[in-house]
Order: sequence, then structure tokens, then C-alpha cells
Amino acid sequence: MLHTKKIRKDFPILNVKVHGKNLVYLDNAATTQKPKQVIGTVKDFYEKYNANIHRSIHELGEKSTAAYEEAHKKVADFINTDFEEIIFTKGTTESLNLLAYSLSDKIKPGDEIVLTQMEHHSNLVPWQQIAIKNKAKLKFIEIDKNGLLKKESIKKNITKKTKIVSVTHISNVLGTVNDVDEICRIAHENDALFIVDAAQSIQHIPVDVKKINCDFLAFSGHKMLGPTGIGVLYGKKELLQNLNPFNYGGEMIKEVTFENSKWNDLPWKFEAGTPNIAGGIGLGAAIDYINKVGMKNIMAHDKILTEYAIETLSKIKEVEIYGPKAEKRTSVIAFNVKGVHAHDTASILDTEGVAVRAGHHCAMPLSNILGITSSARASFYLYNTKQEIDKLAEGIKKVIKVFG
Ligand code: C6P
Repeated sequence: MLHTKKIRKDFPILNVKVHGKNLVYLDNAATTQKPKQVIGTVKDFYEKYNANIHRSIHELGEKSTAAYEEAHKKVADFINTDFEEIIFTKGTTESLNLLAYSLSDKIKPGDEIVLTQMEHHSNLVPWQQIAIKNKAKLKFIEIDKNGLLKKESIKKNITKKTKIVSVTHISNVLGTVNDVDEICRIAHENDALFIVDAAQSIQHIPVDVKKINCDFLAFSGHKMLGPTGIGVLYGKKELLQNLNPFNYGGEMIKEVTFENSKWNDLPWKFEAGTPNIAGGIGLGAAIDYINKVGMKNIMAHDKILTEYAIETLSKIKEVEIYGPKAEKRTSVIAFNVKGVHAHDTASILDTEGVAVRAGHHCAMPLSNILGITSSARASFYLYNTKQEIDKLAEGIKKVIKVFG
């Protein structure tokens, strides 16, 4: 059980008032708040050792380089892999675009790319555009009425024609946790590459790239207590070595002549230009924080909140919840109040200090399948409490009163 009272003291923003009310921040799937340990680490960097990395041999440069490299090491340990296989990017979106671009020359006309119906646009549009350009076919693993991937659809869609399978670990709308180990096994049986979008899982469940056996995996720092503008692409070393860089320029080369260039060692081959040094070091501090709290404790807390929220919201007959039962999901809960537009729901909740997201959540095709144009979404993290879920329920009752 998490000591939420103690944890909340680490998050200065939780003291902010919204419309004169205490902030109830339930928009963690969009971005999490930052503990003072992360804020302090970023501030320290700028105040005490700001310098470019891998360029200057002065003391500050050496310190910033060591801290930036150490952050790669922390990420590597966090997902059970090696330093060389960790590329820092701007976030999940950039990681997936980098991959789609770099893998595009391996996709030939008639090849197939398999995604699921619950993908975020970041794991759909890059592949869709490559498919259009290379005359490849895009296929989608279907979801059932409970928001789970249909097992038979996984087997039906992944075939010897499949070159890439790219799947979200956890849906940012339904909260569904997908069995990526099993999908990876089927992808590899068919000699396809397997990619995981871990944007919504990295902060909630242990992510072990060796256990999944995925070829690539992407996530964002800002959804796991870290700064915005920093994210990660993991790739198996032998695959990264054979992949062309996405960006060319400083830092990613070993040797340049007027005629040609030789690429730098991993991971720097994929980190052209001056990177987000403060962000990278801040992400390292976020990982320290999560490790200190313990992923097992975070999972247990998530479970308590998810079960409580589903139980509480299910008691309100005007509320329709999307996605599977509590045991098959994490703490992302999309819902609608019958007859009320999700934006109106979110606006009224906001007047009560309750921050939720409303819209299609960057998963428009999924909304279409659910037969809705938008939904409100509450998402929890380690500092949230049952009392805050009660506040959400009270706010929803106000929505019903106003629009009823
Ligand atoms: N989802 C949400 O509110 P970026 O924006 O690059 O950090 O992450 C993109 C992304 C990719 N995959 C999944 C499953 C995601 O949930 C997200 C981001 C946020 O749901 C912002 S749209």
C-alpha cells in the first residue's frame, strides 16, 4: 500500500487551487505531474553544470556528459537491457516516426503491417503513411465488445506476408493491457518485427524488453513523472546496427569527408544534434523516484483505485464506461454521461477542480468502433486517492443535474 500522504508532499502542483477548489488531477494518461526531486534535478543542471555533451572537455562538459550517459544507463536498467540499445528521442511519437522512417526501405509492395484497432494516432499514422508510400497493406487486429483484442484476429492477421507488427501495450482509451509477450511470439513465428508502444505501460507495470522479446519499444518521459520533450526508443542492438539513421548532423557521425560519412556507435548514431540534456537527466531522476516507490507498490495502488473507480462510477446509472473489467485494465477510464457531450462533462468537472481529458484521445478510429465521437477520461497515478475518485463522482452528479 502506498503512503499517498507522503508521496503527495513531493508534488508541489497538487497544492494549486483551480476555480478556488483543490486540484484533483485525473489526467495522468495525458501527462503526469513532476515530483520536486525531478524538478530539482533539472534546476540543478541549469544552475550548476549546464554544458553541451560529448563536445567539451571542460569540467562542466564532462559533468553534463556523465549525467546524460548515466540517464541512459538508468533507463536501460529500468527495462532490463543495455545502454547501447537506449536512444533518447523527444517522446513516443518521435520514437515511432524514427522507426517507421528508418524501416521504410525494408517495406516492399504487397508487404503487410499489422496494428490493432486500439492504436493511438502515433502508432497508426506513421505506418499508414509508409504503407501508402510503399504500396504495402495495413491490417488491424480487432477488438471484442469488452475492449480486448480478439485472439483469433491476432492469428488471422499475422501471416508470412507480415513484415511489422506494432501494438500498444496499454490502450490510452480502454485501459486494456495487451498480452504483448504472446503477440510477439506469433510475430516472430512469422519472421515479422515486433514493436511495442509502451507510452501507457511504462509508468504502471514492469516493462522487461527481454521478457517480451520485442525488437523495438517506445515511451515518453513526461508520462512517467519526467520532463516533457524527452522519450525513449529501445531497439535490439543487431537491428539498430543495421538501421539507417533518421536525422543526420553533429554527434551521430564518427568520420565525415566531403564525399561520405561513417556513423557513430550506438546509441549516438540515432541522436543527432544537441539533445534535450536537461530532459534526459530529469528522466533519470524520474526513474530513481519510481524505483524508490517501487513498481509493485504502484501496481497495487493502481489496482485499488481502478477497482474503486469502476465500482463507484458503475453505481451512477447515467454513466457508460468503455473498456474491460477492472482486472484486465489499468487506471485509465474513459466514460460518457448519457446525453451529455464529453467536453461539457469535462468543463463542469473542471469547475469543481477535477481535471480530466475529453475528446477522441488521439484514437479516432477506435472512437468510431465504439460508436462515439468523444469520451471523458479519468486516469490515475501514484498520488491519487479514493477521496479524489469520490470528488469525480460528485462532479459527475453535478453534470447530470445541470444537463438532466
Ligand atoms: N497519449 C493521451 O492523452 P507523446 O505525445 O509522443 O508523448 O505520446 C504519444 C502516445 C503514443 N501512444 C499512446 C498509447 C499514447 O497514449 C500517447 C499519448 C496522450 O492519451 C496524449 S495524446
